[in-house]
Amino acid sequence: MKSIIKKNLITKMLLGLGTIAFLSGCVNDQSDKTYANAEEIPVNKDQAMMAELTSPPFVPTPVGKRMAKKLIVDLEIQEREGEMVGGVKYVYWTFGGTVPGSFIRTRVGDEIEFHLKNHPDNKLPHNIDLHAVNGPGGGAESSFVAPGHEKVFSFKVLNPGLYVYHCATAPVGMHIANGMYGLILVEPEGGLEPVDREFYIMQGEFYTEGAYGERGMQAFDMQKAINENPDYVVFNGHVGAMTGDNALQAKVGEKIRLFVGNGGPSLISSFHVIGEIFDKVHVEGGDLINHNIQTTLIPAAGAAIVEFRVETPGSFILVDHSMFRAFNKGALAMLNVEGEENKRVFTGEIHEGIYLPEGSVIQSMPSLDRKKPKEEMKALSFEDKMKFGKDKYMATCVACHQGNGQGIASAFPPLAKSDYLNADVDRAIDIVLHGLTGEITVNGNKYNSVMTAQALTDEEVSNVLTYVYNSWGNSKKEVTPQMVEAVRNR
Ligand code: HEC
Ligand SMILES: [Cu+2]
Repeated sequence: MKSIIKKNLITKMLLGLGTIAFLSGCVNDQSDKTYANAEEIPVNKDQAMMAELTSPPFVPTPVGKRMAKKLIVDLEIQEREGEMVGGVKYVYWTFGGTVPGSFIRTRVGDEIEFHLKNHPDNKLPHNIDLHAVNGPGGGAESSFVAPGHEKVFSFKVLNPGLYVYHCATAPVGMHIANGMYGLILVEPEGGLEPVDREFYIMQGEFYTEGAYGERGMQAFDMQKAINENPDYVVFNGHVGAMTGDNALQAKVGEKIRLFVGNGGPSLISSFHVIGEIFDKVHVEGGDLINHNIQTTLIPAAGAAIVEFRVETPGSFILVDHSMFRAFNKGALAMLNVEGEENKRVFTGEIHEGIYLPEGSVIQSMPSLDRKKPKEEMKALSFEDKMKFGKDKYMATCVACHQGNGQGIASAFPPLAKSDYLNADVDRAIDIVLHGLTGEITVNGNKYNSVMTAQALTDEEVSNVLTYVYNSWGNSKKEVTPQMVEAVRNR
């Protein structure tokens, strides 16, 4: 992911320069008129401007005093492999190739023409819900887009503030958990007060089949997600996105502004900078400004604008102050401040990276070694199998195949009255054990998506498939653990 970020950055910086040149040409457009209602702010539709989009931790050029405009946002959804932490691979679903997605910067009254593209190599349909939108689903319904397609919709930004956007395609939690979130800033008329440096940081948690640091490609783990028990809690998509060589940089005396978001999907963040006090916090990203804050709470799918002046040189550590997340799950970033020591403010010794060694290893107590899974209860009667199978279905399959096995059009095939399911039991067992990808036809409709392997025991697979085969008009087969074992061993 690192190289991708750099490449994006260069093109985005070039784009940024173009925007500045363009902007300085239109500053004279400024009108003195003020509007009681943001809906009334006019835009010149012939003077559309391409929005500058940036990858984290960078943000686009401030809007300054420019007038409201028609702003074209061109965002491409990419499902791509990245590295969660050394040796651990993950397939991220992204808005613009990064987690969090590209930063979008607008001002009140802008009319946004949003182009959402779903890259043809992607496997799944997606959409976008922008919390800055006043309209149904935040744009979700209008933007639902299949791989290889583009959707265009438009909205006017009315409320200044810092807003989260995210994918809202079912299962929503899973799309967010795979990285589909980002921030859109709506600056007030005249722009935010200028500062020396601005950065874009977003927390999010990841649920993987393997424990923290377990090497190789890691699949998303639905059960851990439902339990809200993530293996990784990180800033900007992976462990170490802003530490070491990637640390944020500043100079003594500078005013720093952080646009901090929390993608969740579930945890809230106790955002704190070790060794700093926030001079100003735009609480929850809105108008309310609080002063002299140590830790600010950022809800799932919420944001805050945090401002502080750095008075002394050194390494400042950004954390979710739920400390095990910071030191054992990755929620830690660094801001390196260079410059003259300021003895009036701080006289102690300065150690760079004092907290880092702890962040890079997982510490475990010998007594906390993982316990063996409990011997599971066996379903002896057919009724038990149906009961256990239904429980497993509601826990594992329901998010995609839905409560009555009806599926979701063009995303998840139906299991109810499924000709594909009923044609071949061993194939169905194989799908649950090993997952499925590639084009299939179910009841005359084509699907070309991915089902990940489900980590279930033979007993569980036999129960869940027995339940599926004996529900919703299917062929009433009973699947035994022996049948599952045979498929597993072939
Ligand atoms: C994360 C979403 C997801 C989950 C969870 C999931 N599936 Fe699937 N399933 C899919 C997708 C997507 C396909 C189609 C894959 C393709 O296009 O190649 C599929 C295909 C299938 C098929 C073959 C097609 C059909 O409709 O008959 C069966 C059978 C199936 N799943 C059973 C299950 C069972 C049983 C579970 C729970 C143990 C489960 N799936 C959990 C997404 C999921
Ligand atoms: Cu999505």
